[in-house]
Amino acid sequence: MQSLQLSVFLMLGMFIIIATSSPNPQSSTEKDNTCSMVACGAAGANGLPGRDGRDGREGPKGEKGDLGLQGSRGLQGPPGKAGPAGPAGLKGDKGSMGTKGEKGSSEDNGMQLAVRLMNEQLRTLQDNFNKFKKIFIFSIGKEVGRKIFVTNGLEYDYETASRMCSRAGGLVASPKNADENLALQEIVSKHDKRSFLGITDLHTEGTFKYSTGGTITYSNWHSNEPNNDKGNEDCVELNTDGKWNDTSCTNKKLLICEF
Ligand SMILES: *[C@@H]1O[C@H](CO)[C@@H](O)[C@H](O)[C@H]1NC(C)=O
Ligand SMILES: [Ca+2]
Repeated sequence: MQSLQLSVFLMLGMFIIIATSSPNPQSSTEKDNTCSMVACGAAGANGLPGRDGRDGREGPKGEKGDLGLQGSRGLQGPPGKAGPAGPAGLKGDKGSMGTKGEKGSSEDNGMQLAVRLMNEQLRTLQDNFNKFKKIFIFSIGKEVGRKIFVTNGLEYDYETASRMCSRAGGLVASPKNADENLALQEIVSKHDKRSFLGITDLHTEGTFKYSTGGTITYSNWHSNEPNNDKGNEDCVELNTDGKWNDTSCTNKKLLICEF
């Protein structure tokens, strides 16, 4: 230890001598180099500066640098896979009603077909009805204008006859003109039985009225009739000759209703 201190002391002393003797002071580093290359003898004149030294060896690896600046944005990548289904949302409001669609052509065709079928059935029904009416009238009735006279061939007193025709939706036959009277005459002649007419003077003696009210507008009385024989003839009968005669309502006469 002491020898090292001594050598350091000696070298320091030499440095001081060189530094004080130099009229052109230089850096201590150059002086040190010079001193190491030239034998340290007596101080001489300063030489020319030496050539630059060779490059030193590569130094150790430096410390890791700071984080660099953020780079520019990259290009957009391909779309990712679909994510899982989200939770159910709230129920939305009911939408407004849509406009009515146009009627389909098939429905039109169906409707037309149905109407055609119905018309055919109606025509068949009408034909059958007309045929039946002819048979019906041929057997038990007569058609005069828009009126039909019908008999069941049996005899009843006036009150019963009136009730039976009403229940059937008609009235006791009452001719309003010669044609109707003739039609009724044919019925009574056929059955060879006198019939009641829907005409009485029950309300006012001597004034014959229809069962619906109203004084008669047509008559075909037999001569000397009505005579209200025995004061008890308030109903009217039709004879086979087509003539009228007042008679008792309690007699039983052929039932003929009109519809
Ligand atoms: C009218 O009726 C009465 C009573 O039934 C009868 O006696 C008389 O002969 C009838 N007259 C005619 C013309 O038929
Ligand atoms: Ca009479």
